[in-house]
Amino acid sequence: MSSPSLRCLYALKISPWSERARWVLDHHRLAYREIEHVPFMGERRLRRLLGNPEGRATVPVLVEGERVLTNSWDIARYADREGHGEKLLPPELEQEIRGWHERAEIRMSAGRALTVASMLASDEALEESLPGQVPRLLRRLLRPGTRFGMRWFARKYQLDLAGTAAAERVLCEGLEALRSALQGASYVLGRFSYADIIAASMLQGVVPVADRYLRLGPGMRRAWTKPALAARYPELIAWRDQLYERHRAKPERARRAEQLAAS
Ligand SMILES: N[C@@H](CCC(=O)N[C@@H](CS)C(=O)NCC(=O)O)C(=O)O
Repeated sequence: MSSPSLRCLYALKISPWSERARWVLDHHRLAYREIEHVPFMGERRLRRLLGNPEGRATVPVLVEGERVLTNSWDIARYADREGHGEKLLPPELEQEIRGWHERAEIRMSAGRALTVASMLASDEALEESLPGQVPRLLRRLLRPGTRFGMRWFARKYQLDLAGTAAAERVLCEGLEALRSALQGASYVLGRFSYADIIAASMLQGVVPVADRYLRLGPGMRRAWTKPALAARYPELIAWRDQLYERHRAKPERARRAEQLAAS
């Protein structure tokens, strides 16, 4: 195995796709350095990193030496191969989990339109969306540029910001499917697997997970919350919160565990 210190995860802090990648790496106690990707401003760097592909460039991206993994699914498979934790993609479930991944892609893309529309309507959320090191006063001054960047992001993903009712229907299909799969059970497929991580990531766009797992400003939290959906699927949010309690090792703890294992 190559040195863990060489692993770099390019990630968008608040993105549920990036959270999936962090989760699988932490679960498997694989150390990594996280490099923050900022949409619009970071586009050129990201495209260069990916060798200027024809299509859309997205994060998470995991780089380890010469290896560049360009989506959350490949990162999950990599972590399962290289890691030390219980398998998240056991061979007998992999095909079924892949189905969850593909359907979640459609539903979460619909959810993205709802969240971006809410963010564009909130000065507070726009200001909070800038990287942590940007001073408060500057955030306000930069607001028009941030709004421009958010519109650019909506075009990049071809989001229909006016058709939010249709987007909500698509997201609801995913929530109904999860409800049917769980029916009071702890796990989507009978044991903890990557299907649970995918499902939990879909719920980020309904009610974001607690701040101790992923810190969000109040404006961002409001923009990411869909009160009507939260009221319709409270048991899914409670399920997700429990899943985090049980299975989301604190990254610091996981990193320390790997350092100890290596020493
Ligand atoms: N299929 C990809 C989708 C990843 C994705 O959609 N990433 C978005 C999350 S919002 C992204 O990179 N956004 C940042 C950008 O486009 O600059 C995966 O599973 O990794």
